[in-house]
Amino acid sequence: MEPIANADAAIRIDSHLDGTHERSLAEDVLDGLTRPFKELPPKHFYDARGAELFDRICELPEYYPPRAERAILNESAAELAELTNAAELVELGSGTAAKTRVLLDALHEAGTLRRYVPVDVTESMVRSSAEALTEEYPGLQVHGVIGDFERHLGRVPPAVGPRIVAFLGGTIGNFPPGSRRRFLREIARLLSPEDHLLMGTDLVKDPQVLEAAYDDAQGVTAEFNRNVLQVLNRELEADFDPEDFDHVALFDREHEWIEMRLRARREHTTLVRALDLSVHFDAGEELRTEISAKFTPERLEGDLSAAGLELVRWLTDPDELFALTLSRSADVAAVASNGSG
Ligand code: AVJ
Repeated sequence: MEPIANADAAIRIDSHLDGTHERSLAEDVLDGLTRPFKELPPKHFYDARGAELFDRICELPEYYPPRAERAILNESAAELAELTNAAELVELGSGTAAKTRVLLDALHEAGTLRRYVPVDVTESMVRSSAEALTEEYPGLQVHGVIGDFERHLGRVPPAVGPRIVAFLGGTIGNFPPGSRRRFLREIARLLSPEDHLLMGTDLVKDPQVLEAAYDDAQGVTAEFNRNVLQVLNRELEADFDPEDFDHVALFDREHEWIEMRLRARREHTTLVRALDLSVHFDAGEELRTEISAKFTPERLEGDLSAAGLELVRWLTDPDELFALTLSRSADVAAVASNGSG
């Protein structure tokens, strides 16, 4: 056995991005900026600058989700390892895989861990975390899937054993209710009877706490929000002046979601050259840039069951700010309860 050759063989990375990402930006802009109520999907926030700003958001005192989620993970990782016996961790939107280590540690200690499958659009992050992780966990295989988890779930390789599909951070909240259920159904298709979904969701709470989390005192979230205009300027030769827009974050109590918007400070028209599109803004007109749904246990269970999933564990932090849920295919649950009753 040659450990050096081994370390290389332990990493495989498949890329499924072939310009489709850029195409989806153009389509989303053409679609979203010509609607009566202007809108852009939040996935375009995350260019290099956007990713850096999001990392800074995660350090903000107001933005509690990462800390709450990590506290739950620290508290429950061993239990999760025991409940799942997972040989494999598939992580959707893995990023720098910072939180992943807590889970990998627990699976490694339980002696079941064989493979990590990060799914992310940013190849450089997948590559560097693959290198670090294969060194930290001898024998670990990493099979990276470079792609958009909304379009490339089908490219996740067949499981090597019981699997956890992790979708952390509360990103499921970015989907509006209908597509959320559709996406959960697609995830459910990755789950065989012995597999589990581990999902992070932010919880409904005092609107002031929620709004502060999306409108921090230092203005980092405002800068993150406006950065999407820079993405359009660079990628689509648009001529937005980010200073023409105010950052708005508000909790919609009826829908139980946070909305982020950019509100035009003055009437103006912007040209998006690559699309030959001119976009008019009235003074005060708003462009919706993100929804971030907040959950109650009832809402989450409704979504899971609509996707053919059933809750196995509901885990929360001491302040009940955030939840991690473990679920599995509902068919399995039916079979299991028939069997025992
Ligand atoms: C990465 C989607 C979970 O909705 O809380 C943070 C993104 N936006 N601050 C969230 C975000 C503004 C974040 N997610």
